[in-house]
Amino acid sequence: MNIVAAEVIVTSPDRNFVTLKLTTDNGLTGWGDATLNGRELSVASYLTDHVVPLLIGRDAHRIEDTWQFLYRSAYWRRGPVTMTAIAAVDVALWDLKAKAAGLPLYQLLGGASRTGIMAYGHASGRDQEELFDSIRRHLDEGFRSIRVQTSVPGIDAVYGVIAPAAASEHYEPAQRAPLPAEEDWDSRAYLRHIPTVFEAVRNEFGPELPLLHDVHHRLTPIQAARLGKSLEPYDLFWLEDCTPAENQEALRLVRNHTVTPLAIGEVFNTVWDYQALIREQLIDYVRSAVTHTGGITAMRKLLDYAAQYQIKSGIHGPTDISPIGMAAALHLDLAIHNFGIQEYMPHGPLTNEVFRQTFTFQDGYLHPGDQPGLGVELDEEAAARFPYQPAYLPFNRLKDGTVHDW
Ligand code: EZ4
Ligand code: CO
Repeated sequence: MNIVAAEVIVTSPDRNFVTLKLTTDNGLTGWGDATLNGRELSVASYLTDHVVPLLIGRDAHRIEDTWQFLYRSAYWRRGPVTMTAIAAVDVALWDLKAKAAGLPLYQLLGGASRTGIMAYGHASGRDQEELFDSIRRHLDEGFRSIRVQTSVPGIDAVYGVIAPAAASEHYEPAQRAPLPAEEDWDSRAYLRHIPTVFEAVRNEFGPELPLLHDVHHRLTPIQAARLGKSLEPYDLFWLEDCTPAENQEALRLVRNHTVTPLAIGEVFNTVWDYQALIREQLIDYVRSAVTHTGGITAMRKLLDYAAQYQIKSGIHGPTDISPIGMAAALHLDLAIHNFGIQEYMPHGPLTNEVFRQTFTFQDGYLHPGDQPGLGVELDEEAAARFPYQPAYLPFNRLKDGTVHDW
C-alpha cells in the first residue's frame, strides 16, 4: 500500500480547518487533521512545501517508521507547527491502515476498553442566571460533566464567555478579523470571584455533577495554589492550565498547596513537555490534542507513560480540532485503559456539511462508530465552497497596558 498522492485542503466553513489527504495505490483515502488555531497556513505550508514530497512512494503501512523519519530527519525538533504536521500524517496513516484492515481504528489500538466516552461541555454566562441557564441547556443536551466559565466583576471580557453580540450556545474564541481582538484581565478580581461562582453552582446543582474550570495559563504559581485551595470545598473534577505551561516547576508549588486535581497540556506538543509533570506526579490529567502532539502514535506513548503514575487522559477537543482530529481522539479514548474524560464542543452545521461524520453523542457519552478507519470523510466539493479567512485568538492586556497571558 504505497502513497501515490498527498494534498493539503484548507477550508473555512464555521472556522478554518487544515486537512491532509493521502491516496494509496490500492485506491484508499486517509485523512489527517492539521489545524493550528490562528496559525493555520504555517502548517499547510510545512506540509505542502516540505512533507508532501517525502511521502510520495512511501509504504503507508510503515506508521512508526514514517513518524520517526519526519521527527528526526527534519533535524529541527518539536514545536506546534512541526508536531501538528507530523500528527496529520500519522492520523492519515492510521486511517488508511484501519480502512485496509476493514476495521474501525480503535480495533487496531487494542479494541474497546469501555462502552462509551464521557464528554464534558462548556457552560458559560455573563452573570449567574445566564450561567445556570447554560448549565441546564448542557444537561438537557445530555452532558454529564460541565466546564464552568463566567465573567468577573471588574473585567470587561473574559475568556470562556459567549461574546455579547453573538450569544450562540457554543463559544468560539478565534474571531475572523484582520487583527486579534484585545481583551482585559485582572487576576485579583478573578481570584476573588471564582470561588463564589462555584459555591453558587454547587448549591444549585448538587454535589454529584462533575465540574471543571479552565484558567488559560493566567496565574502565577502562588495565585494558582490559592485558587486550587479556595476551590477545594466545591470538589472540582479538574483545574486546567492554572499557570503558564512552559515552566513545569510551577506545578510543584501548586501541588504542594492543594488537592484540587490539576490538568494541563493543550499547548504542549511532545512527551518532553510532561517529563517532570508525570514523573513527579504533579498533574492528574494530560490535556494534549492528538492533532497538536504528533498524532495517535505519540499520544499513545505519552498516555502509556502517564498510566504508570495513575495519570489519566483529558484529550483537548475544542472546535478548532476538526472532526477528523476529534475522531482520532475518540478511537484512542475508547482503546486506552487510563481514559479520564474527553472535551467536546460540537461543531457548527457548515462544518458538519464539509466533514461527514459517524461518531455519536448520546446520554453524555461519545462513541467513534464502527466504520472502517476514523469514520470521517471530507467532502471536497463542500470544502471548496468555504475559502480560508484570516482569524485570530484574542489577547489580554492588564489595566496598565501590559500584555498578559490569554
Ligand atoms: O481556547 O482551543 O480547553 N479548551 C480550551 C480551548 C482553547 C482553544 C484555543 O485554540 O482552552 O477552547
Ligand atoms: Co483549555
